[in-house]
Amino acid sequence: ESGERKAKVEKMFGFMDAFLKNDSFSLQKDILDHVEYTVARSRFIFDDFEAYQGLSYSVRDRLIERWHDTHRYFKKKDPKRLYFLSLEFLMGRSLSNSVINLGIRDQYADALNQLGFEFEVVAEQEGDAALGNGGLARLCACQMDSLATLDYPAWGYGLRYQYGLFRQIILDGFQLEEPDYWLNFGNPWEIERVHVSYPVKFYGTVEEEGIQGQTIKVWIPGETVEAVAYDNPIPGYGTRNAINLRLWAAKPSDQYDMESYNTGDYINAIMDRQKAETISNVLYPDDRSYQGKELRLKQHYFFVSASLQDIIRRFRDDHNNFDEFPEKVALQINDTHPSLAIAEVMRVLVDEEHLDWSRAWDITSRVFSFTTHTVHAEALEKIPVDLLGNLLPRHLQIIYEINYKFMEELKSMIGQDYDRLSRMSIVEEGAVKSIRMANLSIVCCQIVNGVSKVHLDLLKERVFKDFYELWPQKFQYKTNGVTQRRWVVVSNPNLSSLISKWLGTESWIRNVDLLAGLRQHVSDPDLQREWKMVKKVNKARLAEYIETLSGIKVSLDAMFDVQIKRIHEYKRQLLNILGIIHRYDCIKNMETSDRRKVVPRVCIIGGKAAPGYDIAKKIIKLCHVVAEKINNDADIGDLLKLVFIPDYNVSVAELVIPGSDLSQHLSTAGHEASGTGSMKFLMNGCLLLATADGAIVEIMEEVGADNMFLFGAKVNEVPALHEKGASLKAPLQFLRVVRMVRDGYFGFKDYFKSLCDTLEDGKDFYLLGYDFASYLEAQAAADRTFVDPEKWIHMSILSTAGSGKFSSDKTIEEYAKHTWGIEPCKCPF
Ligand code: 4GP
Repeated sequence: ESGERKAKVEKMFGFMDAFLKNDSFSLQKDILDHVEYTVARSRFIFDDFEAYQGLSYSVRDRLIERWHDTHRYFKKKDPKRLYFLSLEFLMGRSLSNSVINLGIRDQYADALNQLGFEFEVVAEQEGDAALGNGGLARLCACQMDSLATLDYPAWGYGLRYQYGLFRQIILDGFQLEEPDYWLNFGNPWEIERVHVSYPVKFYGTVEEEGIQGQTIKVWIPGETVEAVAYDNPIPGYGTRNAINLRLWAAKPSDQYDMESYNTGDYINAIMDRQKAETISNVLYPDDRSYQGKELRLKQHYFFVSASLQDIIRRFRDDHNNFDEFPEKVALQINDTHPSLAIAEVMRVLVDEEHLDWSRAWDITSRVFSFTTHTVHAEALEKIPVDLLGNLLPRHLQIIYEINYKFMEELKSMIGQDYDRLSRMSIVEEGAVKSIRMANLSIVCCQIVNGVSKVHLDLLKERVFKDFYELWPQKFQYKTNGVTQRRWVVVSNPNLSSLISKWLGTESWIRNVDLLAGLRQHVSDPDLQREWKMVKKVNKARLAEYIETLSGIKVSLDAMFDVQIKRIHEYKRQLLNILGIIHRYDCIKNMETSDRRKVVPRVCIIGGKAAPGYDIAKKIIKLCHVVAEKINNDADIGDLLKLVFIPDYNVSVAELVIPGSDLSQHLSTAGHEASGTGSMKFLMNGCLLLATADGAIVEIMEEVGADNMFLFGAKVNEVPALHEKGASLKAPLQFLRVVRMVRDGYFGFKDYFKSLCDTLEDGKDFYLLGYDFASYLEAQAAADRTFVDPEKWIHMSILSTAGSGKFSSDKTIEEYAKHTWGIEPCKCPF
């Protein structure tokens, strides 16, 4: 750092904590400057979108300043740093979140106002950064917010996909996928770092060379691609710290391949080089299973190699002995996607740094930790050996070597139990010989994390049973959490103010334990009245959105009942729809006098199906045909409405969650690793109707089972139910509603046949038939409670009050202490 320059700057401008000022005049001036000089529109004539751009650039300036100060401070203190490696980050929008975390939202709103714009309208101009599929990716975004807020010296690393998760278009009730070219209109939140770039190599051969009497392996790559960094500052709340999310984009390498140019085919040579960019082009939209695609594997390695070069370069700035690496670096592997990093660190240490194998392995196994986000074996990646050997020949050798040593060690511990040895091997023999990335991660990492208590049990008892028996101490869980900054303060400002008013402080935004203080006011009629009012306003906002979207007018007196998440058979949106059909059928068959007792409902479903997931797409279509029938049945009126919200994403969730009364989490017990949607609803005071699965079990412990509507088979009952198979008989109501679909009551008889087939006796793997009766009972209990508004509000307040444990701040503190071994490093103001 140039002390001289610092002194000069301070002499010129005076000593300042913050270089940029946040008074109204400065903010307006900055916005106009950016409109004029960055966006290149006239400062006298610009529209909402251009105002959004100018505003965002001015916010970004403030982020950059904090980012610089934070990183200078980290450099000075040289703490152990966490590097969070994830192929997916679902950040959503940045503007509102940033100004709130910077503590200058109101100042900006004033400044804009004086320029003739409204903050909310301008903020709506922003698109979502959707560089991820679902729960896993959104969790990373929440965790980045917590890492910054809690002042941890952390970096996120990921890929800068040009196409994020597809946009869902609904045409005649069918899902179509439209590419999300999200960078079309620029992205003011990122900073391109042309000078931070690294070559990433692929293909080629491995040769042996003798150096000082030793034989070493040398990888002679066949292709080089350049990785260029794009930095996305992540501001903490109530702190000056801003950390970095560094995303890599692929560019053609500068290293000319003279031969191809010399062939005279200049145009084709350039076209070939340009293909390099495709590596980081597209996010894979399937969160169910790993397909052995070369491009996917290239993405993984591209990201891993660039990130590690950057991390090692930073380590080397201040250290020259790799024995210190584990004291300065913690590498978190988010699911198995980045697990090639293990082989890459070994390659660097052994082949480039010439450490002997056991020293390299000791270092490597002390830096990594791994979190798995699934209970589904098919989601654990297996890379075909042929593919890996061709793309990364040296890495395959290294993985074989790791496995060989592991197998030898294992044999000495468990003897010649070949079944177990083959189950635990990193290499899977069989029709397609493959590398099991989860096994590689478990073998290497000292800590393997699950994402809820139930998830850990399932890992121990089922998914990784053999490993658990071998190394019980490795297995831990950290219950997932969500950030209250985005999910309450940003998305539900009215509730946020109300909570602060009743707690007499805004400190809960950083110290979420304080939320429990709401309990002491739960019976206060004033709080209850204000709470109800907030919900009403949020419902009105949601109702307006629904009307604009679908033309359907919904009554604010109805219960807003919501299920929003990726469409999966195990998440059982189908159970919800069958329940709605049942409700409809009952109302139709009721005496008019009884109809008065029916609690009016607006059922809202939203979510994307993976493009190749046929059954999930049929569920979406079923939802539409059922909605068509119900919503157009004048006889039913406001008693029941069904709305499918298209293109569910983070911003839609921010609108829908605060306006919900009831939210549904219906996974068949033992299938949801954690679930984080439920936590967002809980914080917003929505009541949960749920199975005792994933983190719901812990939510029950916090808010009490009598403040929720629980149903369905328990995790430990499910295996026995599966064994019973065809002998399990579904109740009559269930058979009736399935028959209605099968017989074409809603049309599309042939199309829904395969969907109905999944519900036949013996085939109903997700136990919809078995759980149906108890599901209806839970729904009936929700109805009974809803007609007692005081009770409902009471439960709602207790839900928010009990949600503190499910803040990502808690999760991150656990990880910091028990997995990563990092300490806060707070940049002084
Ligand atoms: C999800 C899990 O399905 C969900 O239960 C969990 O809450 C979330 O990760 C975060 O841990 N998994 C995925 C995935 O999104 O792609 O495997």
